[in-house]
Order: sequence, then structure tokens, then C-alpha cells
Amino acid sequence: MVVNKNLKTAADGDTKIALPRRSAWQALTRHHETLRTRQLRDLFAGDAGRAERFQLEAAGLFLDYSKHRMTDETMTLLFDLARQSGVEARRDAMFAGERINLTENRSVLHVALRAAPTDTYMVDGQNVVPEVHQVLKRMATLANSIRLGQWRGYTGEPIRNVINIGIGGSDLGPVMAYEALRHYSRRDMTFRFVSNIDGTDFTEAVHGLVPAQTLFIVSSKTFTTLETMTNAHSARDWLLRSAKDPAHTARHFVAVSTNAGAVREFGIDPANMFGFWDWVGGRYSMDSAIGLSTMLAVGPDNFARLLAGFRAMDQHFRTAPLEKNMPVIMGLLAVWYNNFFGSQTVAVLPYDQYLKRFPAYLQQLTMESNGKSITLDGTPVDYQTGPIFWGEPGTNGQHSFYQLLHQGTKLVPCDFIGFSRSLNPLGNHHDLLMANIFAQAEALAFGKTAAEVKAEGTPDWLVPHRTFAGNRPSNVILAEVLTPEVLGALVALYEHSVFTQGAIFSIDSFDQWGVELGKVLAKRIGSELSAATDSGLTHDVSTNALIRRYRRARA
Ligand code: G6Q
Repeated sequence: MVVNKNLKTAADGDTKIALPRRSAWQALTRHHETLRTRQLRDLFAGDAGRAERFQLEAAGLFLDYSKHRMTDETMTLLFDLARQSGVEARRDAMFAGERINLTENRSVLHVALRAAPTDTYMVDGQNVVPEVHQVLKRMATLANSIRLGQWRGYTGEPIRNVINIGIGGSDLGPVMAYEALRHYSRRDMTFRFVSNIDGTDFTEAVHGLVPAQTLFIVSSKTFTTLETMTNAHSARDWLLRSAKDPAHTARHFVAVSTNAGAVREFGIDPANMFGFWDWVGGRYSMDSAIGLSTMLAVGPDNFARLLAGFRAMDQHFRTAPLEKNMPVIMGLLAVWYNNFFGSQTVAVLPYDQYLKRFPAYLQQLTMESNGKSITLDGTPVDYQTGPIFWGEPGTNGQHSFYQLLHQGTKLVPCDFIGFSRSLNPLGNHHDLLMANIFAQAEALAFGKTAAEVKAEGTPDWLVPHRTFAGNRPSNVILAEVLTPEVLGALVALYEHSVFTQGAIFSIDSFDQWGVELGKVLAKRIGSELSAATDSGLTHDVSTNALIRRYRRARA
């Protein structure tokens, strides 16, 4: 076994026993045998206090987790598992700025991005909070000057359009937050996002825009990412086709990065660069300067409200006992289905149109974090790790894939997310929307028996088709209304749920080595596609043939 010398952390002692050998895991395996066939109908019958017992409020969010295939004993065993897996020690190590991202030898301190000015978060003996607030202040100055029309483009016109160029963690958070907070955004400005290296993405993003009124935010932690740099160069070419003089780019480009040298080389004035730090992972960076487009859209005050929501959930995660800790409970239940029931996926179903990009955002957060198969001590896992996350806003999903959720052969735990009040009240739309959440969670859990179907006069041959087995679990997450605070709390809830799962799996939730190989190969193949000769291809025969075919077609 190859052991990383950085392995020593506060949490190290707790993860020494391999997951399947932890006594709580073994107790859960035995317990699962007794619970596997129990029906939610039976668990609810004769337990009038179940809904009240299995609910929780934190940071403006309410969670009903009573419709899970578990009992008090299950929860006790899951909390034992969390303790034996060192979840608390690992959490404390994160908040203390320890280098818990072992394979990259980095601290993991996205929680510092939303710290109050009086908070302290230490990295290598230095409180990073003042620096965080300095950058926030600079971001606010820029955001205000653009929003007030004081920042002018090369013709003297104010900026009306903002385009964020970034990918992965430098795109998904900003897009999701912009869509989620559109209600709070400047409606007289246009915000667009370019991520894909497919030229269509850039071409469509600038379609109809006046270059003299357009600002590009090049968002890239490394400032070397192929997609982002290719799009940034195309953006500069697009601007210069009108502006002509390269000096004009200064009024139309700002950068968000940790790489000042590369930003300068690209031609962006370092005065217009907003930094962040290596202790902020890409998929955890939407609260850093990567959120500049969000701040431009909703204004500094609403951005501060967003951060306050994150902070409230951070404080809850950090201080609430495991038994009353919302992210911990969600994380443990995810492990329960993933590892004991063999569920492969989790469906995230926001019943709010503004959250339409939330499932896409969660895909990266969850799967890039916990899609690992090597433990922190370098050995392969012999158990399942992170589940697949996917979803669509309700009610649209109901008319497509919910069939499988209700009557398919797979067990898919669902997260329903809804709000008591709509930001766009319209007749009885909102009541109908919410009726659908409650109806779906109820139908999944309790189904409809053959006897009930038959009693409705259904012919015998049709009864099996119209029967719903039920016993399908869900969380229902509710908040009063979609505010910036609520969005922050919601994202932090999932961040810390992912953390909890990763700690149990004893994996590094903060690296992403799995994206490297494809990048390296694409670089090599990129130059092969335009090579003049047909020799020198040394891939497998399938890849060689595909490259030759493309070369012929492009010629
Ligand atoms: C996220 C990943 C990844 C990253 C992108 C963009 O955790 O690290 O999605 O955000 O590859 O990287 P840059 O910001 O460096 O361009």
C-alpha cells in the first residue's frame, strides 16, 4: 500500500478501521435484513408521532424525513456510524483549516468565504477572513459602478451585458445562482454564461449584443483551462472586430483567478482581477469572486444575504448535535440507501422554476466530490461510494420520468424542494404546484394497493398495472420563499451532506483526479486532428479509425 505522507490529520484515527469492519456498519447490515421488507405504510400505522419526530428546522429550511424506510433504531445506528467514521472530527478539522484535501495537500475552507467580518478562519497560522472581505469589498465597488452606469465601455456607453466565461466550478454555481435569484436581478441588464468549447455556446451568447456595452468576466481559478481560455480569446476577437484598438479590452474584460501572471499575460489589468485562494475548491467557489456575475446581477446587498444563508447553515452543521443536524441526517440517509438498499441514484426535484439549474449544479457538487473509489489511505474501496444525482424541476418531471420512480424496478430516493410562497403569485398556480409535491411524496411512500384499485371497479386484468407498490422514500425540504438567504442555506445543506457522506466513505471529497486523463488525451488528439500526414496514430484501433474518419470529413 502506498501511504501519503500528508495522511496525518485530526480525523486520521477515526478512519483506521475499514468501513465494512466498523461495528455500526455491521449492525446496520443486520438491521437492514429486518427492515428491508417493512412497508412505510406499516411504519406510519400506529406511530402517530412519526412525522413530528423525524422533522427538523435549520437556517430557514424545514426537513421532513419521516417518509424514509427507517426506524428510531436505524437512525441510532446511522449516528453511531457517523461517530465511528469520525464525521465530527473531520468536520472540525475542515473548520480549523487543516489540510483535509490530502491528495492535493490543501485546506478546505469554502466556509471562510461566507464568514462574518468578526469570524476567524486560520490557514497556516493566518486568519483569512480579512482578505476574504477585502475581495468582497472590491467586488462590490465594481458591481456598483457597473450597475450605476459609471463604468463605461470604449465608446463611453454604460455596460448593459455581462458574460461570464468559465467552466465546471467556475460556471455551474454562477449560472445556477443567477437563475435562482433572477427575481432579485437587474432586469435591464443581460447576463449570459459561456462554458462549452463548442463554438455554438459563445456564438449564441453574444448573439444580438453590442460589443461596446458588453463586459466579459473570465472566471478561471487556474487561468489555463482550455475551454475558458479558448472562449476568452474568441471574446477578445469579437470585441476587437468593433473596438479595433487592443487598448479598449481593458474596459471590457475583468478576471477572476488565482493566477495573476496568466491574467496579466492575457491583457487584463491586474487592477481588474479578483483573486481567491487554493483552499477554495472549484465546485465550492460560488461564494468567492467566482460569484462576481451573481453580485453584478443581484447587487452587493443581496449577495451578502446569500452569504448569510450559507453561514447560517455552516453554523448549524458545525454546532448542532448529530441527531439534530440537517446535513448529517441527509448524508446518513443517502448512505443508508446507497450502501444498504443498493440504490444507485438520488433524484432532486425542486418545485420552483427558478431552481431549474439546481440539479445540474448538484451533479457536480455531489459526483465530482464523492465519485471516488480509493480511500484516503490509498486502498481501493470494497463498497459503493457517491450516488448519482439527477433531477428536473417539478412538475415537468412528473410528465416524463416519474413513471419509473413510482412503478419501475429501481429504488430512487427523492428530494422534493418547495416554498410556502411564490415569488410570482398567479391565480391558484402555487397551491396547485405545492399540491403536487405533497401528492407525489405521499404516492411514492404509500402507493395504492391492488384492493384499493379493485374497489374502484378496475377490471381484474388491469389491476396489476394500476397498482402502486409504494415504499419509495423521500425528503421534503420546505422554506417560506426563495430568498438569497434560503438559496445559500440550501446549497450549504448539500455541501455538508456531501461532506458527511465522503467522511463515512473515507474518501477525499475535495480532489478531482478523474477529470485529468480525458484532458491530456484531448490535448494530444487535438493536434492529431489537424496533422497533415496519416501516420503516427498510436491509439487503439477504434480511436485511430474515428480520428481518420473525422480528418477525412473535415478535409
Ligand atoms: C471543480 C473542478 C472543476 C473546475 C473547472 C474549471 O471542483 O476543479 O470543475 O472548476 O475545471 O477550472 P478553472 O476555474 O481553473 O478554469
